[in-house]
Amino acid sequence: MGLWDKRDDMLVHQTEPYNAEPPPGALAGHLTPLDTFYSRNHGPVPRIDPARWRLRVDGLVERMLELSLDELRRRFSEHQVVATLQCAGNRRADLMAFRDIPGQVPWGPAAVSTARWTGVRLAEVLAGAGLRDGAAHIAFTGGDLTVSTTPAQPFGGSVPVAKALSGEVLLAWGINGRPLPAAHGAPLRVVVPGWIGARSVKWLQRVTARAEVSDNHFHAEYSILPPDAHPRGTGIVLGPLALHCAILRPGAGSRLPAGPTEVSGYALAGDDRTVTRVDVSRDHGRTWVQAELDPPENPWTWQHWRTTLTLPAGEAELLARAWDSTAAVQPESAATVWNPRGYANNSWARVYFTCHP
Ligand SMILES: Nc1nc2c(c(=O)[nH]1)N[C@H]1C(S)=C(S)[C@@H](COP(=O)(O)O)O[C@H]1N2
Ligand SMILES: [Mo]
Repeated sequence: MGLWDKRDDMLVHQTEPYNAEPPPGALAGHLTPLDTFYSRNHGPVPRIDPARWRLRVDGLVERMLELSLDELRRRFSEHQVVATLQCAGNRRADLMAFRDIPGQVPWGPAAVSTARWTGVRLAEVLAGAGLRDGAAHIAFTGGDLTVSTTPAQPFGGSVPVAKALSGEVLLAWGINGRPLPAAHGAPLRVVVPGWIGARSVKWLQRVTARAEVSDNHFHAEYSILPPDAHPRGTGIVLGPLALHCAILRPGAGSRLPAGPTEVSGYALAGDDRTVTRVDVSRDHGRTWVQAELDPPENPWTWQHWRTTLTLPAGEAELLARAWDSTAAVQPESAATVWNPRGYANNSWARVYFTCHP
C-alpha cells in the first residue's frame, strides 16, 4: 500500500507536496471513495507514532488537556457527520484562464470530495477543558512542516468559537467507515463542515483557545483581495464556502454523439445554507432549463443534479448556475470574481466539448 493510494487517473498537479484531484466524472457518487478523494498538502506527510501522539488543548481554558487517541475515544462520545470538504482554490483554473495567477495550483472543479467522518465533537472536548472568558477563536495546529514558508512552520488556522461549538465540527479519526489514512491527517484531523478545506487541519497536534484569530501564516493566506491589490497583501479572511456548482458530465473537451445527453454535476451552498435550484443553459445564458436536484442531506454536503438536453452536432458550451436557500445566485463570470491569490471561484460553471453527428 502506497502513501497516497489514489486511482491511476488522478490529475496530479504536484508530487512534492502531493496535490491531486480526480477526473470530474469520478465525483458522481454521494460519498467519495478514498482512492478518489482529492488531496491538498502544503508539505510532506509527517511521520507520527500513534502510540506517542497526544492532542494538547491549551490557551484560554480552565484545564489544559493532553489526550491520547484512546483517551479521546473513552472520554467523549463518537459521532458521525457526512460533510463535503472543498479547497478554497477549487476551480482556480477558470480564474487563471481569465488572468494568470503565478505560483498557485491550477485546480479544476474536482478539489472537492464528500465523506462520512467519524470522531468526537470539538464542542465536547472544549467543554472538557472549559473555555475561559475572552476565548473568541479556536486555533488548530498541524504536525506537518510546510514548504512554502521560511522558516518552515506547521500548517494551522482558526475558526470563531461559535462555529467550533456547533455539533457538526468533529475531531475525526475515521473516514467512510475506515481509519483515517496518513495522507488525510491520521491520527486525528479537524473537520469544519461548510467552511473552506484549509480550516480542516490534518495531523492535529494542538487546539488553542485564543482572544484573537490564529497567527499561523495559513490562516491569513486564505483570504480574498481586490483584483488590483498586491498578491501578498492582507485580505478578507475566508471562512464559510461560497455558493457554487460544477458540471461533471459531459467532461470538458470530450467528444460525444449528438442527441439526448445527460448533463450532471454537483452544487454546494456552504455554511448553513442549502442549494434550492440549479439551471443549465446551452445558449450562453439566454434560456435556462431547471435541473433535477437531490435534496440536501445536511447544509454541509454537496447536492448532485442532472438533466437531459438534446444537443446538435458541433461545438457545445454548457453553463450551470445554482441558487441557495437565501435566494442568492452565483455570479456570471470568472472575470468578476478574479482575485490575486485565486480563491473562491464561484462563477457559473462552464464546459466546452464537441458533439459529433
Ligand atoms: N496540517 C495540514 N492540514 C491541512 C492542509 C495541510 O497542508 N496541512 N491542507 C488544508 C487544505 S488547503 C485543504 S483543502 C484540506 C485538504 O484535505 P485532504 O487532503 O484530506 O483532501 O486540508 C487542509 N488541512
Ligand atoms: Mo485548500
